Amino acid sequence: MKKIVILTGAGISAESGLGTFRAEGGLWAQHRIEDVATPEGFARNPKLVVDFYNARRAQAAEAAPNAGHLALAKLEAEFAGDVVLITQNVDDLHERAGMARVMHMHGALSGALCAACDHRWPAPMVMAPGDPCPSCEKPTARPDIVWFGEMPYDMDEIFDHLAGADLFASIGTSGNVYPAAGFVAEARRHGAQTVEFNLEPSQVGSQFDDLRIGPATQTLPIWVDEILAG
Ligand code: BJW
Repeated sequence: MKKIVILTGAGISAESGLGTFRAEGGLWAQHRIEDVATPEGFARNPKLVVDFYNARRAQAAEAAPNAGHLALAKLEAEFAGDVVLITQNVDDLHERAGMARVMHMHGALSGALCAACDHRWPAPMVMAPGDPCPSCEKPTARPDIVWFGEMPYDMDEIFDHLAGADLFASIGTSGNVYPAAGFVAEARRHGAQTVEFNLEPSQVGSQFDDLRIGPATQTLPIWVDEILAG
């Protein structure tokens, strides 16, 4: 086996204390999706959206990587082949666990984006509606987050990686949101083995060859040791 492609979702950060989206009491229970995770919601009420992401940025800064994040960083460091990590998460817990290469397909809390000219820069801890873009100077700064209806980042590169994967692992994601929910089908189409890690089978769970049920802090260290043992 030469290439492992991994997709992570909110479940891997749940045991670090960061809320998931669709759980009872999760992030969407407190906010309507269309209010905080769409460009239209941002246009209607930029303060609500900016405050939502300010709070998430503050929570993420307080959180620490858990044994699941650390196991994946160990895999990247010690596996003889290629390990590609794609995350839907906007926190930086993979990086803080020591992962060198992380593709943030839904953006990052650490980034700001100009809605007018697409310029990107590091976000301050607290953004305010109408913050100016440092490049074009318009008052159009927004969090660098991919909302519904927007194109996720790095899609060409991601589909190239999926086409070359020998093993595809999906961790802590509910399989509700596309295109990420379609990655298992794409990897399978190109001949990859597939494994899902979750507390329960996801919406696309039946498409995986293998299902590891349990908290990621427990299942991932065991899996990584199995892979490294060959
Ligand atoms: C544990 C655990 C533990 C808990 N251990 N596990 C109709 C059909 C198909 C598609 C569409 C459609 N209508 C519209 C669309 C497209 C739309 C979409 O998918 N909508 C669906 C709702 C149907 N998608 C888009 O608009 C995307 N863009 C797009 O499609 O562009 C066009 C395109 C075309 C062709 C190719 C490519 C693109 C953009 C999607 C943007 C999503 N943005 C969000 C919010 C922003 C980021 C943020 O604020 O953080 O991203 S939505 C939200 O969901 C967030 C997440 O990244 C994403 C996925 O959630 P995730 O990670 O799966 O979390 P949960 O909470 O759902 O699940 C957690 C899981 O963990 C659960 O299963 C638990 O059991 C598990 N778990 N603890 C292991 N300890």
